[in-house]
Amino acid sequence: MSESGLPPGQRYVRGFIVYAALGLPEVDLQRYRLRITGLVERELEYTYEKLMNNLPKINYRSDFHCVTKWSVKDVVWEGVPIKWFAEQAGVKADASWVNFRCLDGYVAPVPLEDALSERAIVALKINGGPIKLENGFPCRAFIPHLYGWKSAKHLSEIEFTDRYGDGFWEVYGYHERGNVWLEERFKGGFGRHVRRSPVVERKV
Ligand SMILES: Nc1nc2c(c(=O)[nH]1)N[C@H]1C(S)=C(S)[C@@H](COP(=O)(O)O)O[C@H]1N2
Ligand SMILES: [Mo]
Repeated sequence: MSESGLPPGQRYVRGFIVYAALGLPEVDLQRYRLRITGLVERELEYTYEKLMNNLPKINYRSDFHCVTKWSVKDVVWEGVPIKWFAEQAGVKADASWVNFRCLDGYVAPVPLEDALSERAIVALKINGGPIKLENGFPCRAFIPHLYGWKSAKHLSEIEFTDRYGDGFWEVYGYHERGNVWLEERFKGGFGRHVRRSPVVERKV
């Protein structure tokens, strides 16, 4: 599993191809909050102003990979580590999944381990500027080693839970985790070399 260069099956395109499966939401920044909920000691919420100006941020350069096989090279990401929110809220020991919930109703589940990985962030800037509406304003989740559908745009809630549930794309068979290096595009196969055999249910 190489973690540099292009993940298997991907090719570079010039820039982001905008996906808004549920349409672009209207964002009222006066009312907007990012909420931290679920299996936590204390639920928290943050205004956009607070997210932008008062929280610890990291930045790094990383490619972006959509499961439909396009990748964008060398995007500069800046945001607050999800791990930081988890520590502030006090995530309970039985949490094992995170649901990213969005203003447009989009949901993406991610394993807790991936969501708390070092470079997993609530991204507030792309290439040095605030995130444009079509790219997920006010903020979006970003986890470099997961496919783009886990990069939930217009993020409004990070929910910690002990149960997996399908989100917007997982319902259609997309993978629970979506690791780009393991080519976890669809459920039931780790990598492109693994074929799922038809499930045969036997009644006893
Ligand atoms: N809220 C929301 N987030 C979303 C999506 C969406 O339709 N709605 N599409 C996902 C998919 S499949 C991809 S590849 C990326 C695309 O990001 P972009 O629109 O900034 O290119 O956003 C992801 N996050
Ligand atoms: Mo995607």
